[in-house]
Amino acid sequence: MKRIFFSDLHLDDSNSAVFGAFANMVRHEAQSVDEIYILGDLVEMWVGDDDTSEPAEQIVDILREASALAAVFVVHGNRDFLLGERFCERTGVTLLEDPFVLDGDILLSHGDLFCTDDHAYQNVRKLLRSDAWQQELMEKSLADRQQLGKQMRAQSMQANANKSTQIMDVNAAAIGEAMRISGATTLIHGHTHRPADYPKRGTDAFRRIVLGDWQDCGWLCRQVDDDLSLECFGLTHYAEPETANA
Ligand SMILES: [Mn+2]
Repeated sequence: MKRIFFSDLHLDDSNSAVFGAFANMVRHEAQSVDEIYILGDLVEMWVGDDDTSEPAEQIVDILREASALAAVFVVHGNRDFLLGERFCERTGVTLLEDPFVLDGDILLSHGDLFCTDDHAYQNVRKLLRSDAWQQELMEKSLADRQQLGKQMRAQSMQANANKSTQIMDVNAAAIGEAMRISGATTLIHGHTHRPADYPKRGTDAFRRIVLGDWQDCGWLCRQVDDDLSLECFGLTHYAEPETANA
């Protein structure tokens, strides 16, 4: 079984290097892997499946092409929790619950669930994920939602600037509890932008792979049967070689 897992691309401008790296990587990997897992924050902001902006349309095209070759799964992040049914229909991707147990052994999550020390964030998360709030939001026009999204992003940046990095990191007890309930021995998550591969230590411990955010390089976790590895690659790594004009 060949799989890749990645998260936190925060796609925005379709002309950016990160956007190009995403398109090239997915097109390339979809030809050889069986399954692709996007563990949240694929985009900087998803304002609804009715978004017809250039980047939104391109993302739909890229994922539709990919899902014709490999099964593609998506977990909501805190930036793209409005990815919905219509998006799934158009792209052929499948939304997964967060957390999700894969093969009974690998727990997948965006990761923000585990940041339980950040009480303010968890309260906002609960509100934003509620059906009532989302329903009310989707009754607004696309332009209003875009405006609101920008406001919320600015507010979140301001709030985070005053928080310690420890508060914004995952809580060990919250993760331990999720691992115990799931029975998994490996956790793969993103969100914190602190890529790392923490090995299993002790008898009831687990391995934790933290995916990185895509900025100067791209990050993915690759599974080949029982082997998992965290990889980072240059943004032009998957780019097609330029044809010589000799
Ligand atoms: Mn996130």
